[in-house]
Amino acid sequence: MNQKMDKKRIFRAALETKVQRMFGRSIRAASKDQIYQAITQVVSDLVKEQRAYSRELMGNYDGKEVYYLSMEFLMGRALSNNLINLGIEDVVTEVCYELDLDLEELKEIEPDPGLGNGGLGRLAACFLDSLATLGYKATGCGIRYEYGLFQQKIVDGYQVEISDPWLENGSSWEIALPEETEIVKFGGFVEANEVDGRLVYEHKGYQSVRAVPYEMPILGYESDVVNSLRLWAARATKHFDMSLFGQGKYLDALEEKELAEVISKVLYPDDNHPEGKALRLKQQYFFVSASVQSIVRRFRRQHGTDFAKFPDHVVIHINDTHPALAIPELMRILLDEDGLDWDQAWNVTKQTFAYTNHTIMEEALERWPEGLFRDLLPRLWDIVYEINERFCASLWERYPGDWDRIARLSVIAHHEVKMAHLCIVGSFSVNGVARLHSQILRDEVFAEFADFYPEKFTNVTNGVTFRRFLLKANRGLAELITDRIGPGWIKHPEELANFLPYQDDKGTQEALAAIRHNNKIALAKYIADHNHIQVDPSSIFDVQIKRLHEYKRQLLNILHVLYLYNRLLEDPSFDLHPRTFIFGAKAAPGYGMAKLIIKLIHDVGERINNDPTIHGKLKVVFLENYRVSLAEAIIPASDVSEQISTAGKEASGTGNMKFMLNGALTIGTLDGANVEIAQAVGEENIFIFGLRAEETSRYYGEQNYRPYDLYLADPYLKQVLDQLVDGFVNAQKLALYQDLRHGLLHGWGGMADPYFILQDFAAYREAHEQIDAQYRQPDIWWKKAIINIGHAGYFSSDRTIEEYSQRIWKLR
Ligand code: 26Q
Repeated sequence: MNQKMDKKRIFRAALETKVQRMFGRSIRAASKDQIYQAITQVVSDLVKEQRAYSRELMGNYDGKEVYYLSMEFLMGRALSNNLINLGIEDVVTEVCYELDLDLEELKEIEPDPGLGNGGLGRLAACFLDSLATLGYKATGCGIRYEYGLFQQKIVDGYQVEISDPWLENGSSWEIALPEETEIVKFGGFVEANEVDGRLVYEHKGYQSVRAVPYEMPILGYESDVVNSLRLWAARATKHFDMSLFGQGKYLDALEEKELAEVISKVLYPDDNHPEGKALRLKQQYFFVSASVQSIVRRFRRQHGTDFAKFPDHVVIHINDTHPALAIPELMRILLDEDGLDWDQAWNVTKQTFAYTNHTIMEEALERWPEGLFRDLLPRLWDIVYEINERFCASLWERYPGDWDRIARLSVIAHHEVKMAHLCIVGSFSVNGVARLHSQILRDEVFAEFADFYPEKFTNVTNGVTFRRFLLKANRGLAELITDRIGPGWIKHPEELANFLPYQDDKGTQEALAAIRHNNKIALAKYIADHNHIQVDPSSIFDVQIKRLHEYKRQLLNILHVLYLYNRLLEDPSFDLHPRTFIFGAKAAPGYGMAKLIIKLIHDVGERINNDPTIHGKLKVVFLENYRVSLAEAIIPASDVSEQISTAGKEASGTGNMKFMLNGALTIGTLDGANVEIAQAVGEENIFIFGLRAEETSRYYGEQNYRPYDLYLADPYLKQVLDQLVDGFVNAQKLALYQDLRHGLLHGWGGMADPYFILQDFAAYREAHEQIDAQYRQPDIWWKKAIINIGHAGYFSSDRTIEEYSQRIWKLR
């Protein structure tokens, strides 16, 4: 108690001093924004002290370190997380209270660093949290984008993109390390010279860019280990020279500077859809080259040049194929800078890398045109070429004469570099992110690789951090769980199973229902403020929040909403428990169909929300600018979690886990991690519907799927599809959804309705009827909610990280 009083006194004094020093004012005279800045500074000072302390402790650490390379880290806000991890949350809350400051309101001022698109980037962030919490030495390596993922505004139902200058007012969490700058070289040509009887390669005529690292300290929960997220910023090599002004070269210099710095300017906003642009390839090589150079530099400092030991100290993880160039880059450094011969270098390299695949969709697999690759990265091209020559030779030994197979497996084919193939050849481990996904990789997408390298293929099912998505996001529920089973679950997620015995306990059920209701009231207020729509907190909050993608089937959801509306119109006594359908989704700016579906959600919502005849039984809400902080507000207020991707398409999903952890019930297909969630909770505690993955792939194979027949056979389905174009959904623009409808019924040359929306419609409708029936029986509903929470332990990223650490990275 006394200790806490001391901490409060110290924090308060530090805050007062900080406000004075930063703004020359007392706390009472300072603005909210200034107070926020000052609190952030004080907390960031503490974080840095903790980091210094950790570095002291770890100073002589000689074990293995994992480097997690990712183009995306979707970190979300840091203030609250750091308060929790420093263990001073209640101290700061109380100090604020005494000073008449609203801490929750101040926290909202922090911009969300949106350095990622969706699942892949958020997974990287959850992994950093778990690595630090579990005490593993790890460094995240990525790009310090000046602009994160665009901010979404909705204008007249259409998505409009606004830039996201998250660094505009600086970031208090990062530490610039200009003395650790690396040089990255682009373009030019390679000269081979014979020196002392061996070939030495020299890269000439290149352009160089400086890579300057900025580190964000990553604290764990009740952990002494502080790790770093190392983000590289691109800077011109020459400080542009004012003295050139008179010589007319000033503008040239300025242009050169801009050209260099554009590399880390902006995150590509495409999720699960590779854009084959030169700038994207530059971004990839830029951060990968800087990261690998700095990793090798560190190794040399600690261990000299005994590179045979490199894999005992370094493991580099490749988050999807985006950082794949790290493989030939390590080869380049070992060959050209450290003078290893090919076999030595290759031995080190193939023991160093592990690769995770995050997508099954053929069109999402990265390939780069040979010409672009060669011009931009001439030395790496040579190395990739040689890697492939030797790989093809080894294939020939195993499959003599089987040219077709060798062509299919080749890293370079049809003048393209296949990045996934490079990753598989250059890594000792290849994994998918859910059991079904890994099985599809092994048996279908990469079956021939699995035949050649059976030992490389494995599965590690994704997970999410419980600190952010339960402890922080849903304080009420966290307290209820801790009250029943103690706080052990926060670090030992499997202890959530101790909550299962409360499934029939009336008190626990009612407490859970009350917590949910409060969270719904808070979300309803947010909706009233932002959307000017009144929603009823005792309606079922049915939520689909994720990137907008056809395979995720937001279209199925909104067509079903339209169906429910028709039922209410047709039969005023149609017995529907009031429902609020909530959507949040960004569409890639170039993805026309995704943007049209956003417009459709708005048009359907507009019609339903303004129809007094249905007495508010149905509401549709689209929450603008979906992002991590909004997810933290929505998930705890959700009754139903929509996880309805076409089976076989969603590698894992991680939102599904966050909802389950917060006691929402899932309506979903047997896709991605839903399969494992269903198995964990039992089929009576989840609403599974629709085609299975084997069935969708059979349909794709046989091409005998006829959605038009379904349309003719089901009057309800026919009605909603016709309403898209007869003025019911949008009376002003009859043509707007014409193409969308045509694609569902007839296709465009290819297959009609390739995501099986019509096929799954009836089953989806029935699953929703089950939800309606069961929600009306609170003892059943809340029991299921508790069962979901009790089985969520497996879906903690702590479990995921333990698997990577033991089975793949071989960390201590
Ligand atoms: C690639 C090249 C050029 C431009 C963009 C891209 C690009 C960017 C982002 C390609 C893919 C992504 C993101 C993929 C992604 O988020 N995948 C998701 O990963 C999650 C974590 O494993 C899974 O849970 C999801 O199922 C999967 O969709």
